[in-house]
Amino acid sequence: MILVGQYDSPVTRRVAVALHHYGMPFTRDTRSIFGDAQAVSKISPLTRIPALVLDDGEVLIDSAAILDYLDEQAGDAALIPGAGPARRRVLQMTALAQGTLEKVAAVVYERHFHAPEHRSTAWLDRCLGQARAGLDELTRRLAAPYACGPTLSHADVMITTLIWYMQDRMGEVLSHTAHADLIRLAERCEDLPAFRAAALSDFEKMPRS
Ligand SMILES: N[C@@H](CCC(=O)N[C@@H](CS)C(=O)NCC(=O)O)C(=O)O
Repeated sequence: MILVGQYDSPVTRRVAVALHHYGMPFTRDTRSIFGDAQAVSKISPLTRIPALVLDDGEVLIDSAAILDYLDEQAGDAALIPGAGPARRRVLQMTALAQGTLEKVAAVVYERHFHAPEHRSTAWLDRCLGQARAGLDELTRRLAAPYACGPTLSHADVMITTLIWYMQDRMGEVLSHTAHADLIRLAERCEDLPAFRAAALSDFEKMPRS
């Protein structure tokens, strides 16, 4: 399998963490969606990452859809319960973290692609408010020792890659007091072997505006 995408993309990194956690071998295509957009578009039709190229050439896109496939292969080792309230809880916490990421990314892209005088303050304020609300709600719902209780799940992975992204790119709504539990969880997860194996290389950074 080939994982397409750089690890400064939290949704790409979350697929990489799952692949390492499941012990599934893969290689990487680290061409950039910005610098190498044309090449990436030939693999991933929306020029988005992650994409996963399977051994028979089939290409999967979208982290949730990719993880659905990997979870199926992982069976009982999957980072999500098979059914019932426990599964819904992991899906909802993951959706909250991923939704928060989407709002954070919208702010990053608005600032990257628009000169200050062309940015929409109303849009930025809305996204920042939604991102803050996402972090607040994640904090409120957080269980222990992991996001959804006793075992590591996709929710922990999404929260951890989100926190990394916010600390690196757009930390202004991430509070060291209000969101301390999320930050601590992310720090603990970053120490686990699967997260360490999916550490960023220096070249894997979206160009600064
Ligand atoms: N829902 C998608 C989101 C994918 C996504 O937005 N990826 C970003 C990188 S984090 C991207 O490719 N952005 C470039 C673009 O949208 O043009 C997933 O979970 O895979």
